[in-house]
Amino acid sequence: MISDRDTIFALSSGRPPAAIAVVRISGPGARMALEQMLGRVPQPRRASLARLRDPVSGEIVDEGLALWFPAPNSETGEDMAELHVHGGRAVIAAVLAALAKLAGLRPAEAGEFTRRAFENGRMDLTAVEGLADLVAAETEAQRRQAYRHLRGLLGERAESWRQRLIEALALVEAGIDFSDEEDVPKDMMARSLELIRPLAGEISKAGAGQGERLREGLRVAIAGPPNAGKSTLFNRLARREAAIVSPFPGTTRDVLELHLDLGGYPVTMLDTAGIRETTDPVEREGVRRASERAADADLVLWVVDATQVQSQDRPTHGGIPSVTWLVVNKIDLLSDGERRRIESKFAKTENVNLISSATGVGVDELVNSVAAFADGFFTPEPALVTRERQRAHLKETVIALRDAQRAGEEGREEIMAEQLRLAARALGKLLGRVDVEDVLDVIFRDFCIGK
Ligand SMILES: Nc1nc2c(ncn2[C@@H]2O[C@H](COP(=O)(O)OP(=O)(O)OP(=O)(O)O)[C@@H](O)[C@H]2O)c(=O)[nH]1
Ligand SMILES: [Mg+2]
Repeated sequence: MISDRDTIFALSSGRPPAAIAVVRISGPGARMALEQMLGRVPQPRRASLARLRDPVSGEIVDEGLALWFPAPNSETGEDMAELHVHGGRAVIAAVLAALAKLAGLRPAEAGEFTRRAFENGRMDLTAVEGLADLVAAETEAQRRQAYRHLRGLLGERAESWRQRLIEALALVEAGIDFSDEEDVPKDMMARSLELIRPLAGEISKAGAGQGERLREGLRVAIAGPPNAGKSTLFNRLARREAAIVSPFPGTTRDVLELHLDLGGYPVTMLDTAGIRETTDPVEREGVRRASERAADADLVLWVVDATQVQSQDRPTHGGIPSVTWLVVNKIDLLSDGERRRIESKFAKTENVNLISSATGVGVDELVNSVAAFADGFFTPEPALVTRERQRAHLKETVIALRDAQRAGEEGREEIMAEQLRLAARALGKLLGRVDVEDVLDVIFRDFCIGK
């Protein structure tokens, strides 16, 4: 632990005014700060009622709770103190100003508390990423995933892989040391190979999954022929006039995005231009974008006009891997007979939705179906990997491991040892143990001050 560093403080709770504000202090001067402002240090980890005084004027600033967390059993691993004061702007300003008067204390930078926790070995980098995601989580599924990372879902697995790799490496190195003896090296290599054989498969399996997608959300594109009512549906989902609606075909040109929380899952809805042949260059660009985004989506809602359903009941965005559902819109324009005819026409087809974007009939059912789709899309298995950075290091590990295995099978123990070292190093990078200075700034930059 580093003891000659600054002591930092910050407001860690949300935007004032609020009932309570939490100010945190971390570093070697935290004890002195309590002595100066309270006249005493509370019992460790016990909330105690205290009057807070300005250290220079002696004036009482506020009355609140104070907590003392001596190192190393604190979040940052340093001496820490928490002051719970009244959450008014002037109170907070006065408390922060009082702290700034103390020698060695300064306001914290964004993410600095967490960075200290990481540097003092209280969290590995995957847990730091989990914490960042937890603070940013907007839906229940995101919260659950982030919390698992914070609690070591990936970090603990990676650490155990790293231990196994180091064990395998030790065996190979021992084999090299004993290379004069007849059977020892062969035996060591065989044992080492046995250790690493299942690892590559295990790690690459962990690298697959929907974790990053859960951070980004499910992409649903509303597409179809012009004038079918796509933008009207989009606006109904947005509960506002987000897109321009008009009786003229070819109204929407750009792709519009809307972020929804459906059953705890983040969903990005896209409104796109009506797809048709056209000579207008701007509309043609819109059609190109629409086809591209539909192709890229996880689910396409192909909207058609109920009064023209015969000619248009097939998606025409061609050669696309995404799942497409037919949405028959404007059913308010149909007579009961016509409606029954359409219902029976699609009775055997899965995922056909009869709706009216104008009146809202059938829209709730459609939304529920999309939520159910999202639920199935995001695997029920907790996602181990949630970031490209994590996936890249796992991939690096697997490549090195496979090379190590090949070298081992060919009896080239020096190369095997080198590849095992590379694999262990890649896992070390994942955990933030080696070579991470450059990624640290990127990761901590996303944090707020006081975290
Ligand atoms: N009666 C009725 N009219 C609708 C319904 N949905 C949309 N409309 C009308 O159909 C016309 C076209 O609607 P839009 O939402 O602009 O259609 P769009 O598919 O986005 O059209 P483009 O952007 O040109 O591709 C407008 O006049 C809407 O008011 C509906 O459910 N019932
Ligand atoms: Mg439109």
